[in-house]
Amino acid sequence: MDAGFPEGLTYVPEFLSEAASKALADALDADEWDQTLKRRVQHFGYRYDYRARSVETDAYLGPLPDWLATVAQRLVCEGHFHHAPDQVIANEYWPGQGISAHVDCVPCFGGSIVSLSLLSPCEMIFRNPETGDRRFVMLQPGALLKMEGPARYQWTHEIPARLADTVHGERRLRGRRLSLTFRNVT
Ligand code: AKG
Repeated sequence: MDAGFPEGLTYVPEFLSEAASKALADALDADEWDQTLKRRVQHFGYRYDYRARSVETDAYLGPLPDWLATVAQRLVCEGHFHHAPDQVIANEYWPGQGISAHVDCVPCFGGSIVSLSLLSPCEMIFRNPETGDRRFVMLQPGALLKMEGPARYQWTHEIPARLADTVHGERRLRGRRLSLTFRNVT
């Protein structure tokens, strides 16, 4: 664990092979994207209302499809969850798109949140509103990011809406990025 990361943040590079990442991206693209937000999303297990910041009681969409249930089971086997996550959101980001600073809904979801990055890198920023501290994490394709404890509850996370990220002084243009965020509805 990088000592510079917020407490409770775990980053696992190459959690997914290129082939596994491509299979997940293809499965998402074979499914229907919801176009009602600025960026396209897909909901699995339960529908999460980003605007109301809630999981509606009638929002159950059925069990995760097999291709996601397999990943959810692996996350349990590798110790990232006690119970198989039952809710997944896929986000699609084109260059210039991001997600504003937030803490994942506390009454809606359990204490462990895992997101997997696909296709293209981007920077995620963590901010601690109490101390004003900031931490920067480059999310590489195939990587797993887990938030729990302070990283889940005390720090906000966001993806700045930009066309490129600067890594070690070098400007890197973004490409299309997909993410899969696994959670437990409480
Ligand atoms: C969310 O859906 O709440 C996220 O923070 C997504 C993070 C990501 O795209 O990696």
